[in-house]
Amino acid sequence: MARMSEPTPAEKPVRPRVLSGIQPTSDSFHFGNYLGALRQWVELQETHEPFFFIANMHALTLEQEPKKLRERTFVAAAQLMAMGIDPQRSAIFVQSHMPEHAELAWVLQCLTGFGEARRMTQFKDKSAKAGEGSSSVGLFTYPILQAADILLYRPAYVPVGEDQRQHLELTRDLAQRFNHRYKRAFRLPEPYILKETAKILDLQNPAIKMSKSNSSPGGIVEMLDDPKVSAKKVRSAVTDSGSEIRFDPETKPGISNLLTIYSALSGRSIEDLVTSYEGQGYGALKGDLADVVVDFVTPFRNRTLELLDDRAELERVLRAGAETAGAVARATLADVYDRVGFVGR
Ligand code: ATP
Ligand code: LTN
Repeated sequence: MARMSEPTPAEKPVRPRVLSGIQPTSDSFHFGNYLGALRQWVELQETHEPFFFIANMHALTLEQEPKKLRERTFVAAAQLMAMGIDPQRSAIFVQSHMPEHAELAWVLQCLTGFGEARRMTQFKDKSAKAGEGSSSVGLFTYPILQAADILLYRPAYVPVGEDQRQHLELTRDLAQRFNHRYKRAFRLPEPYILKETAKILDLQNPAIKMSKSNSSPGGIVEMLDDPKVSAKKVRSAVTDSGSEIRFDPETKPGISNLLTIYSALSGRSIEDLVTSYEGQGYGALKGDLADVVVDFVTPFRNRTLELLDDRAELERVLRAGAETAGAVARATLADVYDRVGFVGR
């Protein structure tokens, strides 16, 4: 019996869920990851019921060294916590701790058309490198596992960068198909993509997005890099012809990208920045942004290293996250199995 002072379940405010994942495929997250997606995770946990996970099963779609994959999983968890994901509020877990993801993925694979999967642009891009014939089937079915990751938790929003929009659309299509065929089981999740930071560009080649697989070392700012190195990368960023500081992503992609990063890190509006740099050259803006970057990454890096020093605590957080997530995932999967006609054990 609930005591009088405690809210009954009906009175408890129901927070909409958010869910997102990130692959542990590099030694550090980069500014594209942080500004495009992870920063929103931190904000949304204040007002939503958050589930955040490390997508180590997705990482396996390209070859990974086992030792590195294991280490990077912890580094990813430590970075999430260092940037403000609070394990008291958010379930932080590892995808492979949750067998339900692969189990639901199988059911969804049986609802996905071959042609539909083939249209995924990320598969086209990533398979082009090794050639389609030698790419893994896992790379091909990657977006279906992602749909399972999402639908298991019935989230309202999925905070990601622009490059994930197509996967979110597939997820919604599959949810709709399932609901139509087997009676409504899934809610349709909305992508949560912030327009301003949806696509952070490479500092050396503003024609492409900042990315761990395509950027040159000078084009990508890594959150855990030596802050002096990051400052240097900002100061050497490629800028556009002319010298006027103006926000115009079409004709001035380099300087506009720096303004976007500056605005996101400092909380100052783009207009305010443009006004205050009026009449000054690119060098002044880059120099100041380099300082802002150093002030931002230094405490982040220190905190991450501190968290990495206590593996037992990280393991405890990930176990607790798996407990919370497991209860939701098991219930959804049981419902799905029942609807499709699998007999109970
Ligand atoms: P890859 O090069 O292997 O595609 P990546 O560097 O693009 O990797 P992911 O691990 O695929 O990074 O992305 C993690 C999250 O960060 C996703 O939500 C993705 O949309 C977002 N993201 C990645 N790069 C950027 C970027 N340049 N701008 C905005 N968001 C980004
Ligand atoms: N594909 C995403 C990672 C990812 C994800 C998810 C994101 C795997 N499963 C579920 C949101 C929801 C990426 O980072 N490239």
